[in-house]
Amino acid sequence: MARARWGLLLLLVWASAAAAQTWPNEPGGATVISDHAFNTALGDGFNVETGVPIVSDATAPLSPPNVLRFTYPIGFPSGSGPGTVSYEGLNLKDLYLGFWWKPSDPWQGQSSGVNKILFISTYAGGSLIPILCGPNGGPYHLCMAPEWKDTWTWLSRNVSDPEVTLGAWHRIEVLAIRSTTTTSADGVVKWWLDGTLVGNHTDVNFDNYATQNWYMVKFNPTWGGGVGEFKTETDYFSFDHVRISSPNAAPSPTVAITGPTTAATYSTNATPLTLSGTASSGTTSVTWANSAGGSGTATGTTAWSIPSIALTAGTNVVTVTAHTASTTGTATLTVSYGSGGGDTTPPTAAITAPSSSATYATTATTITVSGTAADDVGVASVTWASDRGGSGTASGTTSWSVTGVPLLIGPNIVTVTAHDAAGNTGTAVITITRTQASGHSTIIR
Ligand SMILES: [Ca+2]
Ligand SMILES: [Ca+2]
Repeated sequence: MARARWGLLLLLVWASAAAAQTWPNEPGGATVISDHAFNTALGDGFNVETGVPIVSDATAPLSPPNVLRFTYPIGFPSGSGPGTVSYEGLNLKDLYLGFWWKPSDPWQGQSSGVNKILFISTYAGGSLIPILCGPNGGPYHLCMAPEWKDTWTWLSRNVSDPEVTLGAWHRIEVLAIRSTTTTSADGVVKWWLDGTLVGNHTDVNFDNYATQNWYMVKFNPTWGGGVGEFKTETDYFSFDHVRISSPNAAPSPTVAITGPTTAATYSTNATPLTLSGTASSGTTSVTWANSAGGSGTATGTTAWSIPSIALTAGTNVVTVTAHTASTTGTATLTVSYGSGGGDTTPPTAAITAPSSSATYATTATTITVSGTAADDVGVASVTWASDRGGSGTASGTTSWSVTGVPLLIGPNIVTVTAHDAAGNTGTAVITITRTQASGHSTIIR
């Protein structure tokens, strides 16, 4: 019994360790941005590809059999790579990159000792470059070089210096955290070969592009640090699998619609609709979609605008989405637009004469009633009616009047109604009590 429980426990520990060892140096709790098996060149956020086939390689260690294979044919010139596969649109201060890679055996080394594997690049184009380094014929090692706007440096292999075996698969891991400023000396670059820490630097200044976040991981293995040489054999770089994650991925962005309204709903007679608003920093793009049809990309990011959204009759729910590399945030505006003009807001009416009070008393037999009206789109007309008889249309709209409203003895309830073009109405009421004139007798028939 006890032995069986120990066996189960050991099995669980083994399974957990096996999962953790897939990418053993990925920071705990990292947000996965992409985990791509290279069953296809593109997918999982990889969105640029030129000239790199997917081939079958049964020795692929993590996600066999498909791998991405860069082929350097005989005559291939130094200073370029055979093709490109890249993930563009990252927006990360902290980046973890893991990938499985195999250089061919033999491998013709470039005379500069530089055989670039890939590029981890900022928005402005500064790169951190893992490199198969060493003289032609070896021994080869895994080097790391930051190449900023104008400068190239090597980061020393200050922990260990394992040799790269040609023709074998290697798991390379990189942790890159950009420095706060160009002089803060708090940038981090660590890299591992097959789980062994090679370099550990925690005082890196990211130079010209220090304020730039990581933007791109570009598989574009460029042969050599110089030009003028040519391959005399056919060589390969193969990639089985890649993982991009971030220990501190950007939080979900916030987005707000500020124009034409900050309210949740809006009515309009006009199409197309123009929207504008804001989004939080870190936003890399803003897109929109209308529930009634249509979608697109806004102009701008932290301050954005959408010049033309075609509306259809009825309800149009417009959703605006802000994007970072790994997260999104949304805001919506419900727009009413329809055959009645889309105007659902009623006008208002107010009586100012003979009194702005609800009641008025007079001995007169007729009276002039006047006032104001207002509407979000426009007052089309103002009508009136008395419960003692009589009705009609007032003269004027936002400022209106009715002359000769007849009054009978006792209360006369006069209702004034303002109308907009969509058929919405708003009313005002006054009760005018006609009293008998003093000093006269009144014959009640
Ligand atoms: Ca694979
Ligand atoms: Ca209205």
